[in-house]
Amino acid sequence: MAIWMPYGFQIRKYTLELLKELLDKDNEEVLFPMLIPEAELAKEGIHVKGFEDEVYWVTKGGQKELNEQLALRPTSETAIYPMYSLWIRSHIDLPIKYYQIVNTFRYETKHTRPLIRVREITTFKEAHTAHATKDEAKEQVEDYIELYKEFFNDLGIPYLISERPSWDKFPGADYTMAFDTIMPDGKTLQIATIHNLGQTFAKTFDITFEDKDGEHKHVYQTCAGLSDRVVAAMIANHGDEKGLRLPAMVSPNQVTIIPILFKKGRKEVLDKCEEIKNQLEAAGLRVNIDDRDIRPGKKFYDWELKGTPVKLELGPRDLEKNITIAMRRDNLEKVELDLDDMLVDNVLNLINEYDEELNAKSWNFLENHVKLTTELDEIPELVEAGNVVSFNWCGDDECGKQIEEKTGYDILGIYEELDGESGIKCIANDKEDAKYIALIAKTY
Ligand code: PR8
Repeated sequence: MAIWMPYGFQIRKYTLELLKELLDKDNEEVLFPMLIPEAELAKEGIHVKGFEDEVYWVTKGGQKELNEQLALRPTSETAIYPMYSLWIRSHIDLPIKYYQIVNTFRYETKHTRPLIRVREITTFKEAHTAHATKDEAKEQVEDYIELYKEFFNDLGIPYLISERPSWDKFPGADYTMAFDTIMPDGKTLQIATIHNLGQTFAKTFDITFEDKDGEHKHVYQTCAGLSDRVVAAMIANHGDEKGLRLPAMVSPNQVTIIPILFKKGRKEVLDKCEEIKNQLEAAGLRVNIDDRDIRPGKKFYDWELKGTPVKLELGPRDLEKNITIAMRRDNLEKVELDLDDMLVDNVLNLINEYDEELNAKSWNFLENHVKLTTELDEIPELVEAGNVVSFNWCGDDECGKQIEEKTGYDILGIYEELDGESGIKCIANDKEDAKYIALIAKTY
């Protein structure tokens, strides 16, 4: 279980603001209880089976044993859907699209890692929808895919979207769509998932509605979620050996002004820094002045470590020349900017170029690390060299499991559907026609 300290907390805050802005266009925010009675959690058999080893239980209230133990939510389907069953009566109540941002608890048995696999998921963003028809639920899955794409694009986090194999889908889902990113070591990290729940939970929790034709029907549902892992993906994708390189949108400071102070001209320099700060803030930027009484070199080092997109340096000699020295965090190149000529525009341009460069670099990395092969034997070598491998697959479960066993890696899922007439054979048996291009990788 982890702690968010102030600087990280701000990164988390701006990341959340970005996601909420996207969700709020078509979803409504709610808040459900953290404790789930055992009877509710246990109602949906497949779901509870999937989570049985991961649930923390509250068994006592003070000194007293509870009559019914309470689960700390590992996810909130079984907290939310009993209420959907009460609230949904007619087709006019549909669709429902709610989301909440809460902490969830999973007693992870796999090796835990900060931000990536935690037992208290401190920032779980979970959306839960209910629809009148199967098609609408399918469309909702597509809508969430588009929404997450926009979110990750804004953060410059590259992704591969695939349909998880049946043995790796969310417990209780018809199918699961997942976003994976590639970390610098070549292992993939699942950064978001969208599940089409079909009518499984609707039947278990008796979520029905009276349709236009007067018939009572079960709803169709979806849920989608992501976690603190997004921040891990951002740090890993963009950072370099000098520290963080934060996308401007979520950087606590988008511009850091570093005054170079001597006894002489100190006040003038500080006043000018303040003036620049006000100008930039008026353009909507988050700006700080580092006027700590330490060496400027130490300040540069600190803000490189913390990943502020653009630094401005201003000393008495710059002031005389009416310039400031700007430096982008990604390429660390210095440029002189005139203090009176389009300063704000020039700084905004630098930030845009910086963001675009981060984005392009990350996508480039991902695209260079997806390698296609037609030989099963080639997979280990490619994966060990830090790649995700794409291959032709017939789609058969048994065959897929064999591929995992033979190679020792995880099939991420189906990446693309092939034309039935393609004549391409499955990588595992070389007999069946391949129906899909699938992905396999080492995973976090
Ligand atoms: C659902 N129900 O729960 P999901 N630490 C950090 N991040 C995690 C962890 C962990 N221990 N476990 C999962 N995640 C559905 C959808 C409501 C919302 C992240 O789905 O179990 C992963 O990025 O697939 C995962 O994709 C996401 O939470 C959603 O979890």
